[in-house]
Amino acid sequence: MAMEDLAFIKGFCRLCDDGFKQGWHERNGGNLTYRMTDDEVAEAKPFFEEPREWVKMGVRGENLAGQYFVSTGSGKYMRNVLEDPYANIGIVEINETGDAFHIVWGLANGARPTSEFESHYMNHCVAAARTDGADRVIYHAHTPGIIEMSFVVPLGDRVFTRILWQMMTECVVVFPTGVGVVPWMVPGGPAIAEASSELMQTYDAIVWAHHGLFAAGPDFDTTFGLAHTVEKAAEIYLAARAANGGSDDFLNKISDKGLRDTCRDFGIKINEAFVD
Ligand code: 2HA
Ligand code: ZN
Repeated sequence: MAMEDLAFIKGFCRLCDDGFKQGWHERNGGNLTYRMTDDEVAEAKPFFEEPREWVKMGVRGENLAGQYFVSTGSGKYMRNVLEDPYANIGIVEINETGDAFHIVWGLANGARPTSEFESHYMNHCVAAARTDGADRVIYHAHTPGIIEMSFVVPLGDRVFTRILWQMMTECVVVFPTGVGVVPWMVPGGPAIAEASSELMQTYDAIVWAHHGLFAAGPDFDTTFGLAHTVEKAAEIYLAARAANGGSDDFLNKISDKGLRDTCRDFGIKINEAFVD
């Protein structure tokens, strides 16, 4: 038995590989973090190493102080994670005040957690608080359809959400609160962390204009499935628009009544602000 044999590490690595195979992770693009359960911490502890130095974060989140996270490494390639987890991902412990971390496993040869770790941590804090602790995964991917959409669609939550809901019947079931949209910002900094965590109070999926998608969820399947669904809807929109001579004034579409009826039959609460 080794760290790499534990189910949550396998699930983490599989998601990285799935995302790479989708074409969402050129070079070192994208990142993933996962908040471990107490049971997972207990089974992983025998493999922990001498902790490295504490690293202060620019953010503080007290509700997840003392928790453990798996994180992809800064500058590491999603393409390589499955082949060599120890070099490309690691486990960090958050300190008791929720404003620093240290590495307890992996990230070999002095590697660091993802450059977006502060964004991830802040958003974990918000998502966990909103879902009573259910949310454990934050995933960032360079999804081309969503990036393309951000060039041709106004950068607003309502307009993006409505387009995506209308592209595929089950979208409204997968993300009934919709998607948030962050305008273009410098990656890896406190501003994008702040803007995303603001939207994370409401949405599970956030569009980073000209950059990609930022998604939260309770487990790897749900979170990857959310990103996959949002991205597929974006690709359908772009293809339908191209097939329609560049216009999104489509001959046929799903009505607002259709969106409402779907949610009613699935027993889901739609975001009322986004339907007429
Ligand atoms: O390269 O995707 O947003 C990692 C990133 C930063
Ligand atoms: Zn990125």
